[in-house]
Amino acid sequence: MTRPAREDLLPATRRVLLLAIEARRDEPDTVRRLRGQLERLDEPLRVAIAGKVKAGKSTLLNALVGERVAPTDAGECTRVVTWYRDGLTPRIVMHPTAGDPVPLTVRRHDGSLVIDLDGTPAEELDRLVVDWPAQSLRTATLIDTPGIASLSTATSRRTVAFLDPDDETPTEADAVVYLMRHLHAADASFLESFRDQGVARATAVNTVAVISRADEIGAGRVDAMVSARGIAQRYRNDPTVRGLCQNVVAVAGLLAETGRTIRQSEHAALTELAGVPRERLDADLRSVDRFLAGSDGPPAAVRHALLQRFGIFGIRLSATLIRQGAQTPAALADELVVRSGLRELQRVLATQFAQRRGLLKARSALLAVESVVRGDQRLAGEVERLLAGAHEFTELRLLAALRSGAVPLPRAAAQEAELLLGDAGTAPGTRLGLPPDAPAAEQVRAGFAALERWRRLAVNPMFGRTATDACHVLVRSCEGLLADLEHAR
Ligand SMILES: Nc1nc2c(ncn2[C@@H]2O[C@H](COP(=O)(O)OP(=O)(O)O)[C@@H](O)[C@H]2O)c(=O)[nH]1
Ligand SMILES: [Mg+2]
Repeated sequence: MTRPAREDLLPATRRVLLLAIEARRDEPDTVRRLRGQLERLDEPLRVAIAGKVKAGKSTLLNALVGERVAPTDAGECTRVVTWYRDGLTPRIVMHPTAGDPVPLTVRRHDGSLVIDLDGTPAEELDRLVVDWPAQSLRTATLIDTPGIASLSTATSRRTVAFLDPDDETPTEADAVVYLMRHLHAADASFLESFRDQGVARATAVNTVAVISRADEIGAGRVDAMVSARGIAQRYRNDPTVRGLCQNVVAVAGLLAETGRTIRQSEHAALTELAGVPRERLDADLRSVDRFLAGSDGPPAAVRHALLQRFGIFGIRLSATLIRQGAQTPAALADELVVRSGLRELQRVLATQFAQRRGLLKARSALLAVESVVRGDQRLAGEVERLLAGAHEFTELRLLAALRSGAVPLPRAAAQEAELLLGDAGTAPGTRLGLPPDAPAAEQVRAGFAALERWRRLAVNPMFGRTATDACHVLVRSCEGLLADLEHAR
C-alpha cells in the first residue's frame, strides 16, 4: 500500500526553500524573502479578513478574538493593513513603507484598543502589527484589511495588492475570510482574482465566504438570521460560488462581538427595556429614530449606546431572551453568540483552515519559490515534483474541480468524493462520513469499503478519462486514510 506523503509535505517544502536560498545566495533581497518564508512555515496560519468597506470586517475580527482590538470607526488606522498576532504582552508596532518600525503607545478607551498613528498618514505605512495575548490568535494570526470599495481608490488598491499581489511578491495571507453583504459582481471578480494564483491553481480551498451583518437582512426582522442562513445555503449550492470558496456562512458580527464583550450595565439596561410592555417596545423598535425617542425605560444616551453595540435586531432579540429567562449577562452573552452564527464560522475555520495548516503553509511557500525559480530548471523541477508528488495537492485540485462541477461523476459518488477529499474536515472519520465518536474498527471497516467502491468505479467502462482519473485519486486517498488509521493504532 503506498503511503501518501501526508506529514512529509512541510519538511519537503523546507528542503525546497533551502535549495532556492542556496541557488540565489548572491541575491540578498531574494534570500531575505525566502528566509522569511522559511520562518513563516513555523508560524500560525495567516488568515486575512477581506471585503468591501463597512462589510463588518473589523467587528468580525473582534468577535473572533473575543476583545475589541480592531477599531471599527472610520479613523486613519482603519485604512492600514493590520496584523493581530498572539503575544505575551500587548504591543503595537507601525511599519512604514520606508524606514524603521515605530512602536506606538498601547491605550484602551471604553473597552476598545486605541490605535493612534501619531499623525502618520496611512499612505506612508506598510502595515501595523498588534501583539495581543489571546487564545484564538494562537492558531491563526488575523489580518484586518482596508475595504475594497471600488478597485480604483488608493485604499482598495492596497488591499488588493496585499491579497492578490503580482508574481513578484507572493501572497502574504495563507487563507482568506471574505465578507459580503450580498454576492455582488465585484465580490465575485475579486474572489476569482484571488483564486487564480500559481501553485494549486484554481482552488478555492483557502477562501471561506461570510454573509456579514446578517442581522440586517430583511430590515432586522426577528427571523433575519433564519433568512440569512437560507441565503448562505443557496450560495453554498450555487456552482459559481462553490468554485470560488470552500464554504459560505452567515454571521452577525456585531451580535457576536457584543456577546463576547458584554457588560453588566448593558444587561441591566436591556432588562429595563424588556420590562416595557411588549407592544410598545416592538413599535419603538420599528426604526432607529423611534427607538431613540422612546420614553419608557432607559434614557436616550443609553439607548444610543445600546444601538451602537447591539443594533436594532440585537436589542429586540436581547429583550426577548431576557423575557425568556436570560437573567445574567453570561446567559444572554451565550445566546447572542450562538445566534450570531459565530460558532459555525469558527467550526468552518477549524476544519477548512486549521486542519489544513501544513498544506496551506506549503502552498504559500511554494508560491514564493515559484516566483523566483524562473529560468532555473533544477529548482523548477523540485517545485514541480513536490506539487505532483504530494497527494494533498492532488486532492486539493480534484476537490476544486469537483466543486466547480468539472468532473462528470454520478451525484452520490461526487458527494462522497468531496467528503473523502476533506471537504468537511480532514480527520479520517470525517472523510468517511462517520460520527465524530465512531470507534476505530468501524472507521477501518468503512475505509476498506470505500477503497473497494472506488477501485470498482475506477474500472467502470462507462466513465470517461476525467472521471476515471478522479477515481484513481480517491483510491489513493482511501489508501492514505487507512494508513493513517493503521498508524494511529
Ligand atoms: N447591524 C450590524 N451592524 C454591524 C455588523 N457588523 C458591523 N456592523 C456595523 O457596521 C459598521 C462598519 O463595521 P466595521 O467592522 O468597521 O466594518 P469594516 O469597514 O468592514 O471593518 C459599524 O458601524 C459596525 O457597528 C453586524 O453584524 N450587524
Ligand atoms: Mg475595518
